[in-house]
Amino acid sequence: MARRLTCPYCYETFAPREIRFRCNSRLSRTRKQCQRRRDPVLDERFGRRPSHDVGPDFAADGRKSTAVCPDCDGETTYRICPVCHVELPVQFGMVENRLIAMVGARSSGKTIYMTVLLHEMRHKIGEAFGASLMGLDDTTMRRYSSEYEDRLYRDRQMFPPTQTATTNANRVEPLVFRFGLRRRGLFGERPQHSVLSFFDTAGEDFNSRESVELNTRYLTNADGIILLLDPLQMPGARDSAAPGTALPGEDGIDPPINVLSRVSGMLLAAQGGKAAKVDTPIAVVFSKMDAFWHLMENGSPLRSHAPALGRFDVGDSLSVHEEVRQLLREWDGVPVDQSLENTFARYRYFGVSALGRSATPESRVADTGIQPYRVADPLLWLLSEFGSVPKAGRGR
Ligand SMILES: Nc1nc2c(ncn2[C@@H]2O[C@H](COP(=O)(O)OP(=O)(O)OP(=O)(O)O)[C@@H](O)[C@H]2O)c(=O)[nH]1
Ligand SMILES: [Mg+2]
Ligand SMILES: [Zn+2]
Ligand SMILES: [Zn+2]
Repeated sequence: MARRLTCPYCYETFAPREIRFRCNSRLSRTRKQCQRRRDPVLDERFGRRPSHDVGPDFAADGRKSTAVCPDCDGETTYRICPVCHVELPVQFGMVENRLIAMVGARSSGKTIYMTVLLHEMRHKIGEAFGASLMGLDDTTMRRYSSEYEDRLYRDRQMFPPTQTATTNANRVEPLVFRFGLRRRGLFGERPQHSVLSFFDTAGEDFNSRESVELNTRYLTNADGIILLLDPLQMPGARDSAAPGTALPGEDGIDPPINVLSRVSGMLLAAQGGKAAKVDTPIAVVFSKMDAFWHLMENGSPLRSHAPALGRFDVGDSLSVHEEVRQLLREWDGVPVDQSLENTFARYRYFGVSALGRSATPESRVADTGIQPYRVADPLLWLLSEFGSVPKAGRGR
């Protein structure tokens, strides 16, 4: 079968030659010029937001990086997704393209985690790894700062529940970044790039089977999954949370095992029952660990930061993995463990705290500020599984 590509914006797949082009509507060599106009496909996708006028789109050999517009004879380098018509990244199809879906129950902390994770990747982690993370398109850059970063870091506010894919009429828009890493090779240092697409789902969508299916495309076409599980939503853990922890409301609470079984059921069904286990690596991340630090010994790996080696530390990650598995036993989470073991060929446990402290009763960041713990570990593990980040130490 020919190689298929997945659009980082709509997660639909297509063959490289199906990529379309968009005329740049500049004055061409033959003194012709295409008018900018509305693109109904883009309008439909970004319905509520006024999308601007763009050059006409046309079909040509999508395996090439340029094409000549049949109307004005102008040469264009704008390649667009044949399904959603969003402009594809430069070098799309040539550099690695990694799509990461983030799933979890309502209020498990996905939006906050994603915001803090990306912030950390752009600052501290980026520095340690010699890596950079840049918004790939104007919308991502604008949205990441105005809808995510400013709200949490500048205004110090929590987020309203993320909108469901249902009311949004499939207009879920991932944030798309270019991740660059300097890697030392035979011929000296050279940068290696991959496209990372983050898709923050609404917890509401994992409450029932029908709504999970809406997210099927995002999950089945993802290269890696970050599953956020909230210990505060596990009966065995909730009672031992530090006093003063803001607890998620109890009505409509969905125990993590239910979310996990719906996600696994869906992924297995999508494989058509062919393989025994799902091959997509899944990082199983326990959020809000700050609520449980008082129960942990001082030497616990969950209380410290991962060593800043500039590589993914396998040994450190495995000790966290075991520690979390141990906690899970105490939290009546044995079914979670069994379900993962039976469904996924590659899974790893993580324990993180995005805020480092519970939010205030007014849903604001605590006065001590945002002090994240181990937020980057799950992403670095996935990147190391993809071969985009080097591993250090022995083990898998
Ligand atoms: N103690 C603690 N609480 C957290 C942390 N991260 C998130 N929370 C709490 O969890 C609440 C929900 O976080 P969100 O990120 O909005 O949750 P979500 O999973 O995106 O929720 P939906 O969009 O409804 O699916 C926040 O308002 C915080 O009160 C953390 O690191 N520590
Ligand atoms: Mg959310
Ligand atoms: Zn043209
Ligand atoms: Zn697309």
